[in-house]
Amino acid sequence: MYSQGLIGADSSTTESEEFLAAFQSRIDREEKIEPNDPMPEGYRRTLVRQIGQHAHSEIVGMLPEGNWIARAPTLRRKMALLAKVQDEGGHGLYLYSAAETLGVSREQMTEELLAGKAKYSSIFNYPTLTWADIGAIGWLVDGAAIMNQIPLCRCSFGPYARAMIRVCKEESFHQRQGYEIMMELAKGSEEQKEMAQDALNRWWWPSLMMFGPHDSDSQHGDQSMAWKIKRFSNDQLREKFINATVPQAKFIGLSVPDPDLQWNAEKQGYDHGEIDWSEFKAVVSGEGQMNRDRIRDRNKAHDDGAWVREAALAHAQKRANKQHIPQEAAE
Ligand code: BYC
Repeated sequence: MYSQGLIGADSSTTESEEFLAAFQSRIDREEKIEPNDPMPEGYRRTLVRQIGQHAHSEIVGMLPEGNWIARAPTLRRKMALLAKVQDEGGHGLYLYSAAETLGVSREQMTEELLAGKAKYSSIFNYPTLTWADIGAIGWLVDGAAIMNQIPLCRCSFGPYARAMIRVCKEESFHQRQGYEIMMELAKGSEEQKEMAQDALNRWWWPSLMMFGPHDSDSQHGDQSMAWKIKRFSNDQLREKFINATVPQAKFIGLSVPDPDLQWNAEKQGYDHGEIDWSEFKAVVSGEGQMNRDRIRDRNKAHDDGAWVREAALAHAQKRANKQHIPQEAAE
């Protein structure tokens, strides 16, 4: 939902067919595209849109889990959650940096987010009601993120692909710690097991929505696949995720809240029920349970952090001044 100003004007009509064909040949040869290389305006716009949304998702994604840091049940859990939330902040920063190489500034992107004009993943507009939600987020949300992001390590745009390598390593730890929380709860008291099952019930369908609309409704999917920004379609990744996750739920004795879920030996994958797309559309268009709270809290965090930005700037200024000591002063 980026404003036209941020993504840039559509100048695709001025690009010659030879230019577009030469660019596509580079993509087909698996060459990485770097920021200063000539690229179609549509390619640049698609990347600014996707990387920007991805960066915002990481930053907003800190909020639902940050909500539980002070209430983590043990010191070990608190340390792991604190590290995870800090990692998400770091991911946002790599991604803003990758987007900046395409001609948008971090300040511009931040302004769009704070004004409630930028998109971020639908998943972060659901509330974290119990400690088990922290397990479910790590297991399912980071699990879905890994499924989506491993192929992005081979994205045709160099800075995005390189950022994803480190992000995926960290997401793997996040997924493990979430699954471990769920495993412990599932083998705990009756009440703990119920809490884990309730979290799975609430997070399962929103996690499937993370992969985006069906391929037939995906506006950008085909072009992004042709440009090798995306390597798998939304539905392909969603299927992979379901096939990997259902056995994990069974292993810890929890049941996936989908009555239509059934192993299909012919396709070697699960048949499953349909997502409630009206819920998805409502959440994406700002009507989710937590959309307003997330933007309010993000604005508060930004305002509260003003002194840190000012101090960092003053420090950088001081260092820069020191490095430019005039010759006579240095003697
Ligand atoms: N939520 O044509 P489509 C994380 C939008 S954070 C909201 O298929 P595309 C983590 C889509 O933007 C995980 N909007 O689009 C952090 C488009 O709208 P616009 C975030 C969605 O781009 C903290 C329209 O629907 N991961 O890992 O080809 C803690 C049509 O869709 C959603 C990424 O961002 C959605 N779920 O495919 C824990 C990964 N789905 O822009 C974990 C990178 C679709 O035309 N992004 N839309 O207004 C992608 O891979 C792709 O952008 C998507 C969508 C698969 C998400």
